[in-house]
Amino acid sequence: MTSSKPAVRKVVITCAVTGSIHTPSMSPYLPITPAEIAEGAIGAAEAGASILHMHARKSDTGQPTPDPAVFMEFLPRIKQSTDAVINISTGGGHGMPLTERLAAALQTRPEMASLNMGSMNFGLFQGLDKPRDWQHAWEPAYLEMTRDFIFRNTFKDIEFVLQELGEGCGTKFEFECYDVGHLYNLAHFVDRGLVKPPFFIQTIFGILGGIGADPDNLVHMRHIADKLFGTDYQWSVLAAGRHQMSFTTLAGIYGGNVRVGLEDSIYLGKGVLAKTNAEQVTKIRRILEDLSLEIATPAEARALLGLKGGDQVSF
Ligand code: KMH
Ligand code: ZN
Repeated sequence: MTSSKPAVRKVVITCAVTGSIHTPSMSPYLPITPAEIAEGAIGAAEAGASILHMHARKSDTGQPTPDPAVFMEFLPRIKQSTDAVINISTGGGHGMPLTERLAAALQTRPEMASLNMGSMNFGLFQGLDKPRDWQHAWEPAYLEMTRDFIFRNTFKDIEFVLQELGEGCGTKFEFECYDVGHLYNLAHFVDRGLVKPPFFIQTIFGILGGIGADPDNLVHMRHIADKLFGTDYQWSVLAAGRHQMSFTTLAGIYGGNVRVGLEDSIYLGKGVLAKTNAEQVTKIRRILEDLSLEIATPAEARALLGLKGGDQVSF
């Protein structure tokens, strides 16, 4: 009788360094300038993140910007200092048209980019409930605007990104699925042959407009993804705000990968702001290792996700 031990599963930690959901007045630790974004990303990679999910901001106001020139102020620095996979957001910031959202990724041809799998409400206006001294006028206006905002990702938009960035640049995607329907949207593109395995599915919990942060929903999303995609995908989990650590812990337990970072939560624990992205990576890494799980290196993440390699990008 032969006994073969299954290969050890490695957990991929993604860190989303600054995003476009939080604003500078919410935390003095949110990376804003290219130097701060680079430092945050490099620290996260040193702490164990093998994928870095990147947005850019204007240095003077902290406003999200799609400007490729701003991305180019930090991408080469990160690449020089780490071996981590760089993943560029195509979600951008609320209100940016798709052409702007895509500009940095099309210019830099990264190994990975995010791809949001459906149009949806994306409410950030609850951020106005807490009284704050706003440093910049754009911040409350940005949050308020989301009461009447649709985050547009139509079938045509998604197909365009798959063709231009996927086919055109050899970029693979972090498929951002905020609800069960987004998994079926992805299945539609898989059926049409526009998406090839292995694919990386980021299931997202707790965005106002997406599926709620209830553990039953995490199990359900996993179950439906298994039915739709079998062994063709790698599953990852992120949850917004206070649900970040509990949901990523659950993901580890249920066989998934995790995403942390100040894009998703500005906290390290109850009432404690995270001072760096690395603190959140270190925390989830410790939890996962305490559960006897192993963390993937960038090389292992590249192999798991079938990426083209860090030497095939244009930055
Ligand atoms: N900025 C958001 C509207 C992504 O990076 O692709 C959503 C987002 C997702 O950040
Ligand atoms: Zn993002």
